[in-house]
Amino acid sequence: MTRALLVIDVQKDFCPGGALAVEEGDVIVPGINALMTDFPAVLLTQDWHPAGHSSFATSHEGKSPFDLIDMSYGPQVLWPDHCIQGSLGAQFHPDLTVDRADLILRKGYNPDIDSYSAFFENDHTTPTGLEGYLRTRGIDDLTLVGLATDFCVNFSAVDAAKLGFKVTVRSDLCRGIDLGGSMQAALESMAEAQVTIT
Ligand code: VGL
Ligand code: ZN
Repeated sequence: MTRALLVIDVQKDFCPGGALAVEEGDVIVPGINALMTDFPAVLLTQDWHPAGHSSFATSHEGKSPFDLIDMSYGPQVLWPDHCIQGSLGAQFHPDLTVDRADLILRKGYNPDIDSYSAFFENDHTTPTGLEGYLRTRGIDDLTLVGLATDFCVNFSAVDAAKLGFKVTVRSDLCRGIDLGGSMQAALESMAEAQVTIT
């Protein structure tokens, strides 16, 4: 089996002081850097939205961050503006060992659809291309770390498992947002998808 470490969205906007800060989002960085040395392949994802993205509350009159709306592809949480293409907040945490990465996969660039998962946009059908990249490299075993446990890590892990990859989530190297029980729901959906959570 060829293994890869998939590091999800360890970006300034998801760390304390950022636009969509995850509590303790920064404390996992040294552990992730150390874990990279155990893997033959390291891949990073980067949340990468155009200004005015449809997942931003500011794009919907009368709506506030963390409101839930119905989009054509299903329910969508509205977020504070974050990870805008080219902005400081979209940059990786300054201590993350970015140089170790073979691939940086950007997602969320479609103005009309959010993309929590590294594999599919939130319509669950538009692919990002990551599956093909992994298969053509012979990678079949993924370990996921990063932010946020209950959104991008969860959706990426579940999609990877559904696609037939062997998936482990290192929960000690993830941190979550926990909106209305989303943390518990995420742990349950990952377990149901046969994701190993350690
Ligand atoms: C994420 C909300 C919005 C994440 C990204 O990385 O989990 N969450 N965009
Ligand atoms: Zn986002």
